[in-house]
Amino acid sequence: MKTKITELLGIEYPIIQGGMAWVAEYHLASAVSEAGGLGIIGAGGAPASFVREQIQKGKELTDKPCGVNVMLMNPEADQIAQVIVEEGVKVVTTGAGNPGKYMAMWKEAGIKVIPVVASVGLARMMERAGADAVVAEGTESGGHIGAATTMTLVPQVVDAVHIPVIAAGGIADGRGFAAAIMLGAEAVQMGTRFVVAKESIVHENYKKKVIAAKDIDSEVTGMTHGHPVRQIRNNMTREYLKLEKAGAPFEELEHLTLGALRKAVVEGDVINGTLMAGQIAGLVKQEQTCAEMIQEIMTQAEKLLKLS
Ligand code: TUI
Repeated sequence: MKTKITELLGIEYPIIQGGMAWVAEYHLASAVSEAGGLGIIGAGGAPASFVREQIQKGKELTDKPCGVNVMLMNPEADQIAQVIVEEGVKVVTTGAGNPGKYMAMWKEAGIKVIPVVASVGLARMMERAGADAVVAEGTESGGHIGAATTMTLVPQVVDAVHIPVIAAGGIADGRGFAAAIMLGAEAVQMGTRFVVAKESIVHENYKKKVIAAKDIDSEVTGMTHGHPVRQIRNNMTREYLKLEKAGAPFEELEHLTLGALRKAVVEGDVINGTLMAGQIAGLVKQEQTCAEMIQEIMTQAEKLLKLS
């Protein structure tokens, strides 16, 4: 399937993997790229040296390029932005902020820059700053989220900018893919489904929680201090929301979450860890290889879109 995004990125299928902190490491990213999509190494909160290692290891597993996601609240974001240039990364996505200050440097290096946005305003600003495309990410997504739904955000961003738009948030199968195309998107970005990929190093306990999750099993923590994070309900979210409701100071809440994503992804602590996942987790039913997922989604979508 050819779209403006497959052309822009030189990939076979218009499916991009979300740059999930801790989850999107080089095994997953290289598997997605190898399967014809675009794999993304997520820098999350990691130091720049770790990101460099991840990029180098990814190159050993596939000849196809992987992108890198810069989580802009990372205290080492400046150094990571530099590492990306030094390592010859071809595509960058960004999250949780405005990547404006890196744009000139990345564009000069010939890097395709695709900011993840949660509003029309930031999408417009990113187009003006020279972005090659944007990911319009709805509130159905896992992790750090904006307020607008995918259904409302994507067509509004499509109307507001001339660059290609990639839809994200609540997409995990061929129906979601086809719907995104109907809204005017040129590709989709998926996170939650790839969490349970066979190539994903996420702890088995975490994967089981995603697979067992139903439609209304996620909660949004951190709304009161401006950093809403969607994750699967567990002891951690219950404690957090109880404290948040009682007006606990930001520092106390932060203490509760510090290292909690690592605890879930690496140690498999599904009780007190942070199980970031989107609302579409209810549709994610089994572990499969990235290639199986992408083939299944494309076959279903092509039938719906009457392309085959
Ligand atoms: O960034 C994401 N998703 C993420 S980042 C992340 S790591 C994290 N962990 C704990 C707390 C906070 C972050 C987990 N998931 N998605 C892209 C995204 N970007 N969603 C929303 C935004 C966003 C929000 C506000 C982008 C820009 C923005 O403001 C722009 C400005 O002008 O500052």
